[in-house]
Amino acid sequence: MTPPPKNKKAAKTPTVEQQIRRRTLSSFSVFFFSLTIGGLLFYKLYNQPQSADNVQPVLRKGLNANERIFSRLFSQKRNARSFKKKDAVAHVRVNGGVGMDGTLDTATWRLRIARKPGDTLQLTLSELMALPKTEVVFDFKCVEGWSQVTWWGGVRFSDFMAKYGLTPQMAARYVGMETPDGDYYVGNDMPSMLQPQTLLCYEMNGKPLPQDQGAPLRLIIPVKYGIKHLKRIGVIFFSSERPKDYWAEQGYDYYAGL
Ligand SMILES: Nc1nc2c(c(=O)[nH]1)N[C@H]1C(S)=C(S)[C@@H](COP(=O)(O)O)O[C@H]1N2
Ligand SMILES: [Mo]
Repeated sequence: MTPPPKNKKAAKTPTVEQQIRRRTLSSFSVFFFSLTIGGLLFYKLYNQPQSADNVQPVLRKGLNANERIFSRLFSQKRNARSFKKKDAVAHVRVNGGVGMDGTLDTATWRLRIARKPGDTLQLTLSELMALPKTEVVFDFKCVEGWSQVTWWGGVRFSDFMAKYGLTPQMAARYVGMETPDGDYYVGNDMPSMLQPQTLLCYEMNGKPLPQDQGAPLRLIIPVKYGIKHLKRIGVIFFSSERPKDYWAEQGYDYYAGL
């Protein structure tokens, strides 16, 4: 049996003109309604008192939430995976030679630590080597896409800070580093610098650090990509603002975390 044709409904179907009129009307209502709500919201945001750092409170709330999430993530996977010394490659790739012109004379070299403006501590390599030595074997990752398991030795940055009474400086948000000629420079956040695998490094594969790998002293910071592991450290300073950063200036992520 075929059902009877639905004549009633067909009769009620509006004409094409009516349909168009209705749709136009409802589109306009939605448009004006959205415009009003948007306007009201904008007015409300615009007239909100600004916070101390000049950021709208709603935005500030979002930023604070981001920071909480990321710092929690950071503390969870704080340690870079470590490997055994036998897993480390014998021939470590050399990459990047900015700020490394000529041969550096370790005997006359000094690590300069700008404690405060006009107060710079100068240390020899022997003084640094007198501090407790820590070794780390980890997967060194470069943003160019290669990685290799490498073995490094030196003094933990956190040990160095404690031994030299740099506890007030630990309150700074950032640590800046530069090569002696100032041609290569990086900034790292203090939590990553104080992470227990971060080294002021003077040894590789159990031997003195080679020239092209940053002798006499380089940074090893396993929670970051290679760009942050400054070779041939000349100066270290502390700052509440992001220190200038060679690769960040070229558009790479400033944090460069792993
Ligand atoms: N002074 C200086 N340090 C530097 C660089 C550089 O060009 N100059 N390149 C960085 C980059 S991109 C990487 S991947 C690592 C490479 O370290 P390696 O040569 O010991 O493998 O050093 C980092 N430190
Ligand atoms: Mo790199």
